[in-house]
Amino acid sequence: MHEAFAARFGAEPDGVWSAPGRVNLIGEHTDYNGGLALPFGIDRRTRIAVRQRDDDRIRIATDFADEARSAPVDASLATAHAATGWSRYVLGAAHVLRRELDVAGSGFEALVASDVPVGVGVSSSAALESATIVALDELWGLGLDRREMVRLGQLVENEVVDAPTGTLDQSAVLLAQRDHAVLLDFRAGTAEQVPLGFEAAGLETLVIDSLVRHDHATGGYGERRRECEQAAAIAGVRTLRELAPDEVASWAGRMPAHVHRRMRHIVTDTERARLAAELVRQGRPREIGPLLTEGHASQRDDFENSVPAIDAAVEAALAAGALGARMTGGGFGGAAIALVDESAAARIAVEAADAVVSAGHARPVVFAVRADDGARRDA
Ligand code: GAF
Repeated sequence: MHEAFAARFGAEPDGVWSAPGRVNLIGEHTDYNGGLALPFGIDRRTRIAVRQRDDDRIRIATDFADEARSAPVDASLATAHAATGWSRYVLGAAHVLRRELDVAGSGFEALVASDVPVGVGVSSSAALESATIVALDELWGLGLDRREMVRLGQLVENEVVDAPTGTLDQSAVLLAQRDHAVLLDFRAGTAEQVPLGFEAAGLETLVIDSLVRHDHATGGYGERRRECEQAAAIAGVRTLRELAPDEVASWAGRMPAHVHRRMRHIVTDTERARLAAELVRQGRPREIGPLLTEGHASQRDDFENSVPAIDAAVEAALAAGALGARMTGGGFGGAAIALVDESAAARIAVEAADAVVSAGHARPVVFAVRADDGARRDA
């Protein structure tokens, strides 16, 4: 990226930082409910080359669009909020760091490049805001720890992008380790690295992008979050994490049926994340397949955040021989993941895509991902 940066800004960058996208194996919408999730960082990354400036300007360019954006480093929340595209996340991260940490922070110029697909549900936004935060942490000498970075990244989503999200994505992207998933406990605030062992077991993870795009700022995400809060309030618990799986049935009929279904999804998906992590820890990663597939049924029927094209992708992957499949991420569009035997991956990818087309949907884009390291300095 050094050459592209020099061509754009006329000087070498001070460094290049990157952050991965993520897939979540299991545990969906559990983050803002104090539950568990088991994501990993993927080998698709967003890179940001940055050079500090002597003045107070921020200039942002990407290697895939011609226009560059410019703003003062002390730009207000409203300015960051009004920005569009990739610059919104970079300006947003700079704004949140300066405000929350009360630091001056010099101007800078930044070039962004990425192979994390956008709108697919693999956290392209968390990758960009996290790459920006690790870069500015170093250049501005902030000494932040990863947990603090997670909180600041979430603020960018909540305040700048207006997406009322939890901390799953930032935690995954900032804490990921190659060949590991990370078991996140959002009540305890802990993160445990779990060696995946996929390669040794001959397993591969496919991402099946439905091409149905989602937007958590305007879509059903906020509504689901409110329904979970409603369920917790009626049950008299601080978060749905306080409920054990065998308590859920007793709440049927004591709250609106759809609110009870949301509760059931959250409680059972936390249990599935716990069981999946346990199997992986025991060196039995193949056996998580059925948990993934159950997790999808729970999203489709109880959380009602799936879409027909993703249901079709999950069914098609299973019919083609996947060990398990489910929608990953916040839903209302995005992608499914399928756990497959590496030797069958290419065949399953084609057969599943064909079957989705036969079911009347757009041909999905299918790609394999490996568990990769979290946000870091690359050069
Ligand atoms: C999105 C959100 F950003 C996360 O916080 C999480 O809630 C996820 O949807 C669902 O598990 O990615």
